[in-house]
Amino acid sequence: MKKDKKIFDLIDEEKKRQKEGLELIASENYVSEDVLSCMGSILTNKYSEGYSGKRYYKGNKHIDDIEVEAIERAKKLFGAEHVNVQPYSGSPANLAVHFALLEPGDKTMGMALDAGGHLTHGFKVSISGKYYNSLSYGVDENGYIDYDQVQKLALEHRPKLIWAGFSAYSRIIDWGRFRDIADSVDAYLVADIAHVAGLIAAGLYPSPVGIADVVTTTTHKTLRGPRGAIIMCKAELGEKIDKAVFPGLQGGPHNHITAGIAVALMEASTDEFKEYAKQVILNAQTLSNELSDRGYKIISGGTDNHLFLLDVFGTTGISGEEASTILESAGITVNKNAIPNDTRKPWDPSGLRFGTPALTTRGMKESDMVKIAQWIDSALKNSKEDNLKKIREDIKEFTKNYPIPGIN
Ligand code: DSN
Repeated sequence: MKKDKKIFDLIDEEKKRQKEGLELIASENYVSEDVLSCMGSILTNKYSEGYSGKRYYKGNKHIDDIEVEAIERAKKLFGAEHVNVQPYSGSPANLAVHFALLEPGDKTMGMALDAGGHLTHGFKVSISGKYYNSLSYGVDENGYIDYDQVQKLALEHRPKLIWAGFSAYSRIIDWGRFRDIADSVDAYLVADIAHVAGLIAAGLYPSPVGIADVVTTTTHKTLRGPRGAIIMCKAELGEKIDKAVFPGLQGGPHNHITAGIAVALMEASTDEFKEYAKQVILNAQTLSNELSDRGYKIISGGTDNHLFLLDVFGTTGISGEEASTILESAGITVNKNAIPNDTRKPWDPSGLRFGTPALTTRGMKESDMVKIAQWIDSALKNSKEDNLKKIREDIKEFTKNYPIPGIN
């Protein structure tokens, strides 16, 4: 019996929500029991400011071994020259890269938020757009990155750093083309693979490692590890990156998370994980096709990865906020999302983002995606409480066959 009943009751409620619903947020996943064990372990008790063999505190013999193991596993899995596993999450990792490579006021260029980019790639309200002079590129009318526009903007503004990577883009990125653009203006190329790291690890999405100067990733999305991040870079930038993470930006690393990252990296190197990643993509393509067949407008017409964007306002007249609330009431969790050139505001945009990493971890396959598309369509067409309740109950029954690690 836990002493803090209030908090543990809330955790139980959250377990129930995860178990009985369909999780379609593209950046979420369910970690393995081994990863959960690391995160709930006594490693959280230890302070370890510094790096392996160069700590500011004693007693780090085992922590050093864990961190080195995580680094070696990341190097092997992604083919990286230098790896830092200490960033607390993706946003600090990206800020550390800016801090390492730029001076305040220098120019940084990234994909626009409504085109699928990320806040930390220079969006105006983020520190990356306030401390640095940022500009953004978009997508063409078909929803694909407009490389000619990226090249033109780069030549016109000569940024010192160019971000390639996304939060909501469903197509393959041509890392080589970005490399050429960066070289044409002598800029650093930084790839943010947070969303597709697991697909890259499985060899199902092209890797920017060895092409970009620096590659950042969170560890908790398709990679299916704990909430954390990794920075990979060319050997010559290693010292700058390490100094920017600590002491530049952070204090002691979260050792329980580092252990979880190490375990997740081992899991991601297995054949089982490759099968998983393949199914993630098949599921995303099936769900996107099923919704498209029912008349929903999918940005760029489909997906090459684990996610896609749906123009729900353009298709149904229901806004992103309203549509995501309706789906939540039906037991389906998604996030509202801006679509390219959105005329609506970020709080209530035109789109919904769907992703299949979490459902695939539960063991769902293409035939399940057909059912899920029917539920989504039914909820959006008839949002009366009795219909949403019926869907919610059907989903609760359906999910009984699909376990989540760590939830009975
Ligand atoms: N918030 C994450 C996502 O949902 O894509 C990115 O940081």
